[in-house]
Amino acid sequence: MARILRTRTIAFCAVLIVLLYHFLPSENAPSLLPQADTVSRAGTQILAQYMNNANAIPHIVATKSSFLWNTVKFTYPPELTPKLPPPVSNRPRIQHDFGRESYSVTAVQERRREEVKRVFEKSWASYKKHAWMKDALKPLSGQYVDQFSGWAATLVDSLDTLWMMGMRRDFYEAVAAVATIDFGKSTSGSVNMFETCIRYLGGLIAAYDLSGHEALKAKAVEVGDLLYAGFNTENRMPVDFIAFEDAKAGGGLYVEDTVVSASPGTITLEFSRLSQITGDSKYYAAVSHVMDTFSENQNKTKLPGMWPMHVSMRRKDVVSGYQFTIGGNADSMYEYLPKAHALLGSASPSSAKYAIMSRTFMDTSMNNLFFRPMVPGNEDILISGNCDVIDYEGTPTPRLDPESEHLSCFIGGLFALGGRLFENEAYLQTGAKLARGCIYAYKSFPTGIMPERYNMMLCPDIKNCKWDEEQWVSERAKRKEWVEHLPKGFTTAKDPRYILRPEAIESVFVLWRITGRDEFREAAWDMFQAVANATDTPFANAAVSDVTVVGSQQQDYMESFWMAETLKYFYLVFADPELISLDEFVLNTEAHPFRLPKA
Ligand code: DMJ
Repeated sequence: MARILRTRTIAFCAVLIVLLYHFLPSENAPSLLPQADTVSRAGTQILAQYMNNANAIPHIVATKSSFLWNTVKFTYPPELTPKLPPPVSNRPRIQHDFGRESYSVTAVQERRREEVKRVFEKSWASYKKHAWMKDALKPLSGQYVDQFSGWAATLVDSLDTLWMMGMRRDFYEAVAAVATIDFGKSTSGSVNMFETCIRYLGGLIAAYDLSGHEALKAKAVEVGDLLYAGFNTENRMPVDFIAFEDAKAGGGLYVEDTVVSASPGTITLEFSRLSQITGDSKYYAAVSHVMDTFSENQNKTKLPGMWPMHVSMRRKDVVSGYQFTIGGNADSMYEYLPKAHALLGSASPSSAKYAIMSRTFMDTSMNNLFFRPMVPGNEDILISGNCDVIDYEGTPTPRLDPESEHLSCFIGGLFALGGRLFENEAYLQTGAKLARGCIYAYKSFPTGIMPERYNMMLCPDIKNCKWDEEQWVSERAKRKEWVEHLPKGFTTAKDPRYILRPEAIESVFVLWRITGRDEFREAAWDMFQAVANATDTPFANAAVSDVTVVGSQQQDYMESFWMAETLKYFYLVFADPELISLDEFVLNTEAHPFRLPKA
């Protein structure tokens, strides 16, 4: 007995010494969620307790920026109502019921998860070595570039991925660096509202939501107040670019005449969550008025239910344009409607609009934008196209253009999420077909990756579609220069690049979590191998010039979304499905998870 006790005491002390010596758990320490690792069971428990102990969180205090954005004297102060709605009391279940018994992290999935982590670690190590505190690493030259105001975009964008992958030492090292960022200075005179919101504010909020570290909250509030200064305009609509020094002076900013709809439409989640974590409704109120403008006009546009790609916040005109897409320029405006409903619920009048807006745009896009492509195997898949509404003898006539792009691939996941949120099977099935459309596009090209922008042949009848060789031959003849080397069914690859984008794996991830169908996890692995193979460089991963041919050149370009989104989604597909459960988090458009508050 005494021997057993002595052995246990020695083992316990050994673990404690290791912990104290390292101050922080090693990179191989498990996340708080069960993950296979090299640590013994007893060690895991102690480490988990250690990580749960507030004293173990390193004492990092945020340095105040050289300008305090909460001191701006607004010429046009935004309204402070409506107030933030109370937390949602009951939400429908989103994730498939994996069940602790039926789901097992098999050795195969574990190897895949580790392989994704290995690729991430390589990119992260190069960023640390060659581009630390810069916005992005250049993956061929090992140089760096500042394109998002010079506040270390990749560092902030990667925080939550570090956390999820259990890289706690790197995470806290990054937090210590983030705590010193000076949001009072910018490398550019005008600050991009959209990018700053989704990458910096989104990244900081998510890292705070996961770790609870106060330094992250302090920095999130600084960026939030910077962006809030973008609402200091005559009509209280946000600017697209914040004139940095003018914004500090508070005299009022000029709202641009025409902007892409994604810009004013992609603030709701970040501002609402910031209000939730600070208890200050001002952010929620400001953005709620912007979305009122969209809501009040949703059925007055040329394609009722959707908004044109270009809008004027200066004139509060969100109806006049004639081009409609859920792809680039508009994408995340639509993405944020079901997600705002998930975060805020419908109990209060100011948040009830999000469910209505969601269902309305989903019905309109199903009827006007999604098409079944004609493909040799007659697969029942959907692709999201574009729609122009042209006046034809006085009647506005929608015309579907079967052109799509990588950016549109997020829509499958969003429809699946909408299917669960609104308990609508048709949305879910449509989401699955859209996700399969993107998987199909990846599989079709010799590199295993789909191009940035392409066209496909349209099925004349969505229900009954058969491959027509004659039609293909005549299409091919019309567009000889595009089609010659393309897979059957693809009539252009207008932009043949792959720039490390996440949208296809994003939808595959969501479909896996919602349906539990193995086809999605298998597709994810094929996609990962193709992407890792084509983009690998001595430093990290780079954009590819042409995915329609094997061995194409790479470009010296790796945006922060590679580590923030693409690798995170790949990792989460192979991880325990409770890690960032969709019943606990809603992800912003940069894949940053925001905690869903519970009543
Ligand atoms: C990301 O910054 C975001 O996902 C955004 O919504 C769209 N573009 C990139 C990724 O492709």
